[in-house]
Amino acid sequence: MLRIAVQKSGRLSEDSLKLLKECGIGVPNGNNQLKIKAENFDAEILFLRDDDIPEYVQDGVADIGFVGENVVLEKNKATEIVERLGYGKCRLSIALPKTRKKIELKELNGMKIATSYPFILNRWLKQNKIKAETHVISGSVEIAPRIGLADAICDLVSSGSTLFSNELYEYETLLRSEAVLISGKQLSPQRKELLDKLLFRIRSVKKAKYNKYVLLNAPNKSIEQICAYLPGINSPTIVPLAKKGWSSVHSVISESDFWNVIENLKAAGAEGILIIPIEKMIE
Ligand code: PRT
Ligand code: ZN
Repeated sequence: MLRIAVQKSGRLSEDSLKLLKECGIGVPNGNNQLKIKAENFDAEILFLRDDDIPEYVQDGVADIGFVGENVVLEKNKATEIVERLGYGKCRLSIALPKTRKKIELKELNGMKIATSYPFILNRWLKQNKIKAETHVISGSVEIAPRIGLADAICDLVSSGSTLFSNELYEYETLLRSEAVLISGKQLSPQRKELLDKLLFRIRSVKKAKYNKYVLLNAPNKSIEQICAYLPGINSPTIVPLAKKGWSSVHSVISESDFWNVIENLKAAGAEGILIIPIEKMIE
């Protein structure tokens, strides 16, 4: 049985359970128990505080875990990142009061920086040869400068609105983070096999999210030009329509190319363009 650690209640809980569900792994009753047997997969879900997940995975209490990369790097345990998951995106940044604009890096020397990430911060300070004092606090880091507890902070930022409302600004980004899947280094062959099965499913789900299925009608004279814009998995599928001189073209395009491709297709004479989400993509 594969023991999977998931954050009990927090920002990563819902997306992690959703991803498991998209991989065909059901978690009955959600996270209101500590440990639960998964449906349709030989796995058990352990609900833990995110800070504890790297250590539990290192020690083999859990085999794998869904956790923020920021936590993995801060805890610095013997685990490995086996997949990046694309949700829970944030930055770990040094922020300064708005009154201290345009300062040089060396002016951080002698400052007191409040953080919940002392390991990552101290490593960065050392790399940049800055001698600052780190003040470790576990929550509400952003109010530290206002109450005179610190000159600066080093904390997670996503939209930036917490910094804004505390009259701080993002000065320097130390790390860009997202949710990752970590694994212990000593999985048994059976558990490794289950992990490989799960990774295959996660990758199929991720690929599907980054791609869209496109269906369109095109005059035959434009087909060649249209196909040039549509790589497809191998090549687009072309089916003649009842309407003489027209065909239906089916293909897959990636999210990042999406709007450019659509504009080109329209300019080339494509009509009735349908964009359809893809549920899974198995290659
Ligand atoms: O109880 P437990 O210990 O499990 O949870 P927690 O309170 O320690 O963590 P939680 O649930 O807040 O966050 C879990 C993970 O979500 C983090 O480790 C990150 O990987 C990821 N994540 C993504 C974030 C944010 N975005 C985020 N914005 N974690 C925290 N924040 C906080 C940040 O600390 C700051 O207070 O949100 C505030 C800033 O947000 P913005 O949008 O105002 O910039
Ligand atoms: Zn935590």
